[in-house]
Amino acid sequence: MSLRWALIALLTGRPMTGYDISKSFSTSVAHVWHAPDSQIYPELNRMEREGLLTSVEVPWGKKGTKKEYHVTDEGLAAFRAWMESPLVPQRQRDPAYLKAAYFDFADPAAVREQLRQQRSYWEEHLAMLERTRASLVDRSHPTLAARIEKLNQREAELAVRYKIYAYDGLIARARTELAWIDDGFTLVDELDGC
Ligand code: VNL
Repeated sequence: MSLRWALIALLTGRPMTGYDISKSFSTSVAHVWHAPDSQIYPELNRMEREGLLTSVEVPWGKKGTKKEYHVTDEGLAAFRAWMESPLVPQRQRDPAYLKAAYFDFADPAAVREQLRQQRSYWEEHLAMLERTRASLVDRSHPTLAARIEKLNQREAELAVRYKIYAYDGLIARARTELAWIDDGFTLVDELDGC
């Protein structure tokens, strides 16, 4: 359900074709709301049918055309209403934690292997978040740069500062995951009698 708000959030920056949405989503909004293309395209169709988005045909390639999606006034109003509605906390749902609580059912070698995989995922993810944060700070991120083009100085400042705040939270979480994974290695060694 939140996917539609994530898509409107992105489209408030500038109107985009489905293809552009898919591309810029993955390097921006996906960091706070991950969704595969297989969910994005049908959701865009639904949102258009419901009047949250409208589309115009734009030239594409030599002869073709593509739909470019725009947020409607109704879509923007619904997004603002959602933004101001109470936040529903998401309950814990992460296989890494489910597994950790039951590592006694797995061979220590398998546990270590999974910890190694998690560590490399989080190391890469953290590096990507830090790079993205830097591109928000210097305003070189293309999605952000297009968004702030049509904003005044104060509006641009708000748009940038809140995004950096979100990334600061994501980066802190990634660091906590890495520290927890290190604790996992220490614990398996201790319990495995190394
Ligand atoms: C935007 C640009 C959002 C860059 C981002 O992450 C980002 C945006 C939430 O302008 O919507 O990394």
